[in-house]
Amino acid sequence: MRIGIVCYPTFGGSGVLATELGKALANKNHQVHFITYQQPVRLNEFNANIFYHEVRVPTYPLFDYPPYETALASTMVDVIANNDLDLLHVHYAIPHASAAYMAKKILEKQGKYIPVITTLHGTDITLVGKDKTYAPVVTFSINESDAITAVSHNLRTETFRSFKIEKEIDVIQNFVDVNRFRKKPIDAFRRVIAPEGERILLHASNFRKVKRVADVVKIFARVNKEIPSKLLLVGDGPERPYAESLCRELNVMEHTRFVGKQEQMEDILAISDLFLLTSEYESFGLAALEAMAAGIPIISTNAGGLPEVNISGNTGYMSEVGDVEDMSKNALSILRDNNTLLKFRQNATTQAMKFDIGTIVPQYEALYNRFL
Ligand code: GMT
Repeated sequence: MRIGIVCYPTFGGSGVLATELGKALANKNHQVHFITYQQPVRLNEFNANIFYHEVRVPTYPLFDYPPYETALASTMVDVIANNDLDLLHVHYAIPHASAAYMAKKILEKQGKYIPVITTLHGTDITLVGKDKTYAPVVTFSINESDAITAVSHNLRTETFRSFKIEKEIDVIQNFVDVNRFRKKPIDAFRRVIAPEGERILLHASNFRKVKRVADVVKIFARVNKEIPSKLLLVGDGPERPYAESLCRELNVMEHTRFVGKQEQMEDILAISDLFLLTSEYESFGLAALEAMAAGIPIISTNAGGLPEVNISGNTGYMSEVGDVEDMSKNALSILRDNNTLLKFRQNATTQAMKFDIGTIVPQYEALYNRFL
């Protein structure tokens, strides 16, 4: 098949998922055309079946807001027509679904039919999408998609609750390549972070408000009082300055490292002992799934689709949003002795296997086949 993939190229979960999907499809001999405004961060290897088309948005003194969506729709038309694509798969509704609708209509006039599949990822529905500034366009363009998928059962429910959706939404959950994340720790790296063999706690996100990164720091401060430990914070975003000042206020800065945006998550995960995900909402929690694939237990909230991923008392624990006390207690209960940690580690890997790339990617292929 010749497939167009449109996504955000940044470190966000939707872009990561879309890029990993494209890579997996290319490995299965499909021809994959990425259409984005920048090289996606996970698109870091050469594959003869992968093509990359950059959306250029010319500036003009008249524009306070350069019309990105128009440039995107025009690029879609160009790529689809010139490469005779079979279908277009857009990730994150805004503005990809509406740009895809525009491209589809233009191509229809030229006698080319292109099915559009829209995958909903989370904040495109739960936060940004339902804002009335965007809602009418989001509702319309989701309904105009030939197929709609959501990355969790929870997100499917939320979408029906928030929008007047006239079609079925298929749930195809996030996936992970378990083999890739099953890596041996690099001892020298672990010694740099935790020279005395301290436990390593990890959080990775884009530091937006929805992630409640302050709760991560508060949990760590409590854990650190009881057991020797270090905190690794991966990623960057608007809440980072606040997280830093909280680390100083709670006297844990010397045990905390902000390592910024990282591409080699496998190496970081391989040296970590516990993953903290304190989000107010997570449609699925791809970062947690990748951690579990690396055999790391999860301390998370029970928000959104997280209960579909993290099994409380088995792969980690879940608490109410903001219940820092409970999350700290649970973290300590896992980290205190090696046998407990090992048991949770094994359970995490077993659970991650359910979402292995080999199980989930064929679900997308089956969906595509419905349109050929
Ligand atoms: O929240 C993020 O880190 C980014 C966001 C996105 O859309 O780029 O991630 C969402 O999509 C991921 C992949 O499907 C999900 O695993 C995340 O749970 C979801 N984030 C939220 O719902 C907040």
